[in-house]
Amino acid sequence: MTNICMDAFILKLQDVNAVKFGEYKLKSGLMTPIYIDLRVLVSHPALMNQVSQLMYQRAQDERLQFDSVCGVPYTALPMATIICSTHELPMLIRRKEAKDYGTKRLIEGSFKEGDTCLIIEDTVTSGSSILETVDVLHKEGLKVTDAIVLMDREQGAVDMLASKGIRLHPIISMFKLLDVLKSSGRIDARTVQSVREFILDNNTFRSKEENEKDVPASKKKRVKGNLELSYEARAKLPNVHPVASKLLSVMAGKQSNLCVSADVTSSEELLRLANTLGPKICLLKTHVDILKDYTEAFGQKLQAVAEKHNFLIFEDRKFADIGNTVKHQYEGGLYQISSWSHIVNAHAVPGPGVVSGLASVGRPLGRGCLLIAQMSSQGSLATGDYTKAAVKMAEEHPDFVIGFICGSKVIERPELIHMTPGVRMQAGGDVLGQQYTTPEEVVYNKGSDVIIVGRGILEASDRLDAAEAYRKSGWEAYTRRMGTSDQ
Ligand code: 5BU
Repeated sequence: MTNICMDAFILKLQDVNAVKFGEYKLKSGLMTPIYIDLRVLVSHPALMNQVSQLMYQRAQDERLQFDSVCGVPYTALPMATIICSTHELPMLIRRKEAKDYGTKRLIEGSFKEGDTCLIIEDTVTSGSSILETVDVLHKEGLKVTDAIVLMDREQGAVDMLASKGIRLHPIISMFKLLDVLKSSGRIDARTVQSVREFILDNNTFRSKEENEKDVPASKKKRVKGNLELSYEARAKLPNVHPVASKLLSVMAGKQSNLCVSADVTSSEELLRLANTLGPKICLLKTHVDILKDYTEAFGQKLQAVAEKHNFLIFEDRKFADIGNTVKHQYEGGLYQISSWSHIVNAHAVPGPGVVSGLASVGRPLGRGCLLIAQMSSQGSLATGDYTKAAVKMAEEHPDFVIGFICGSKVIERPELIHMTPGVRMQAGGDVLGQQYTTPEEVVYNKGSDVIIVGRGILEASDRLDAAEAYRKSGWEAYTRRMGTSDQ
């Protein structure tokens, strides 16, 4: 085991100018707001030793099997050299150009056909440099199954190499780097934001891969030039919150973007409802304070049903006080919401303290929070600049906020989930100001991810049939949006 502290290591990389912010040109010609230049490491032997230690440790952790090691020329050459020298492993050197005298070999070192070679690389953007080296190794009869890279810019290399049968193991990812530099006060939120946007908008693999698919591009909605990601793909994004990832996987697995709003007043009825509708839903929303017979056992019982039917629980508590108060409201009191609800929501009106207060309780428990960016009720004040401020607040708390309650998509960030209440098969409203939109409108036209349905299901003569109808309608709207339905 290495005892290198990753955060301190990242800060040291910035100290030696290996991470630069500004306007730089990448190999592809694209301008980037962040440049990783690991060539400088040769002048910092202690750091270079740590890099090699981390890489070797990763190979051990992943139990990689290989006969030799090859660094992608040139920056990774000394890294591979140190690994091989320290651990007495055979190394291969790839020549960039064949000599025009002697053996004319492109690979130096001893190997036999069928040997497996582990690739070492310093930074990846698209993964094309790794692939060039792999091609040369292949020509010589060598096999390559894995590559270790110090810094992954998270612009598609993992997926591109996976499509060629190569697993890429990054030591540091771009989003981790940004988090560490931001938390230590080295960069501000604006810089983080601009780099994040650049990275998300410039995925080198996604667009190419999607272009090759048979689906006509006209059937797909574009996200700033890139094609929209499926729930499944979003669940695997490197910067997705674990709760969002779990929910997106459940949605993809169960083909359901339906959240049932279980607005009933008896615990027994709520648990029965959860059991009956469980197979149809990805999420169950509660208002625990409308239960007339709440007992401490309720939370545990509901969690058991959620586990059995693989859905998450969302207590629609709408916290809206100062940080210190919401902390107590979330953790304590009669309901101890944090102990059983995976997701809660909050109004943005108190300012960021509400999120910090909730996060102090929820983060250690692995919980997530939705910010209310818009409401479904008539005359709601959550519009315009207020909505924008709520979105900004969410972006500033990626370690706890997983998305929004809103009427339509409020931001192009695939790691955040949009959920919409006020959904019914027939548009319209109730006498107290609720306004309804159809699942089709919400998911296909408004670009939201999850439909929240209460009375549309609760008032039906057969709740299970109604839930299935909503599930189907919400899912069909999603597949249509993705361009993967036959319609
Ligand atoms: P309905 O029966 O589908 O109208 O229930 C909608 C549920 O969603 C209900 O529990 C509301 O408290 C909740 N809700 C909403 O309707 N509109 C909002 O903007 C928010 C929550 Br936030």
